Amino acid sequence: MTAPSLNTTRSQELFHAAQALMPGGVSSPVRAFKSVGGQPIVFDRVKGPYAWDVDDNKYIDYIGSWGPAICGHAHPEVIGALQETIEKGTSFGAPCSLENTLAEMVIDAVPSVEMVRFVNSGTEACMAVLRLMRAYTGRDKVIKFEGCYHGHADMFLVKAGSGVATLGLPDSPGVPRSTTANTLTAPYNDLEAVKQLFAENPEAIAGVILEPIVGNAGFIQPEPGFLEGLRELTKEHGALLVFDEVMTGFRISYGGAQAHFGVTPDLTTMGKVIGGGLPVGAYGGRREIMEMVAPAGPMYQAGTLSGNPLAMTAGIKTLELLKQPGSYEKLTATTEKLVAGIKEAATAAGLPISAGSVSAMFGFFLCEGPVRNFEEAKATDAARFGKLHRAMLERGVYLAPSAFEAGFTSLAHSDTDIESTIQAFRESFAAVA
Ligand code: KE4
Repeated sequence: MTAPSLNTTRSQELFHAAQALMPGGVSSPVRAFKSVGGQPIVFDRVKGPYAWDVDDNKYIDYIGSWGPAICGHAHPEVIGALQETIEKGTSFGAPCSLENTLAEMVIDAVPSVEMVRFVNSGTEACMAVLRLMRAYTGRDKVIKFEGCYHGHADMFLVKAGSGVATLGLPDSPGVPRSTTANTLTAPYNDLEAVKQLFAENPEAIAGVILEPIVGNAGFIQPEPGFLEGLRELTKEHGALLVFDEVMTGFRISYGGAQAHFGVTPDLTTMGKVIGGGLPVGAYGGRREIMEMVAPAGPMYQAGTLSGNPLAMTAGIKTLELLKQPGSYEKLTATTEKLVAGIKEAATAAGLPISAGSVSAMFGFFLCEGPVRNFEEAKATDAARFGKLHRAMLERGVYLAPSAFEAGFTSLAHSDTDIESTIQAFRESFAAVA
């Protein structure tokens, strides 16, 4: 079945104008569709599992603003709570009770978190947690994994995932060697490589930071024993274990990936879901470590809009909705049905596929698989993925515009939405086979 041609006249006009105003015409690189070709779709509005572009085309959205929209876009209870809060102002720059409320919810939910600091993005959270790792241990080196993305702070732009991988950037100009000299990397799922780094850098490694489930090199799950092995190795070497749960936090379970896998890190970064679509980030962990953060301790970190009442309100309401009984069972059932359909559709078209999901996070690679690390992810057929992305867009399904991202479902995606999506995959895989 050939796809109806998509009228994107207004999107093209707006994107053309945007390119003269903002680098690449976007506020974040992955949105530019560079790796999938074609022009980005300019959104007009979102609601539940749907997005409409400025030409009034409707899409079933599997990005959900890259994670925050886990209860569905513009959830009426989130909007209602924001309308109430906004009457009292948008930003105080002073303590407010809403920070206490969200902090209590995060501490109550996330096993590693005894104390938390709010910031304004996942990047800020990861920057601060790196400084804290170094402040607490007095050591400078840190281990990250190839393909993991921890925001765009200098010291993390080494073999990073997400937009860095999408654009094939060899790391980034403007990052001095001196900054990344202390960033050591290892292949994901490779405990031996981490052991080797500890052996080569005795007493010098502050800690290990990773995505407990990778969503920035495509979707890559930890192999059994990997997370547990890192927990033991870091303890053995007096180093800290840090889970970057900016993407997995409150998505994999109410306690995040750490609760799902039963491995408790020393520190955790969060973002996305805990802001319910408003700018937010957070880092938290053991009290004795967090009490090093100013003004309780000497490690400095600050932010004008940190803990602002609007982000706190959207976060509180989002977590309240997620905490309701059955939420994660529903998210898991929806996502597993989708992934089963994707696999069946690809196989029917004679295409190799490696697909998986955990709760409301999923992904697939157009290759035999399994994909255990970034090198293997890069072997996937990214060119064919670009054609697939376009074919799905023409059939009203909005997937991440990169083979190096994950997919996100929400409580708002219905069985009908999933069935329509699977049908679109059937037609699109046939079209690109
Ligand atoms: P932000 O600074 O974008 O809020 O968070 C950075 C970050 C940190 N850690 C993890 C695990 C993340 O996934 C992210 C951001 N994720 C990307 C999507 N892969 C955000 C999308 C974008 O860059 O536009």
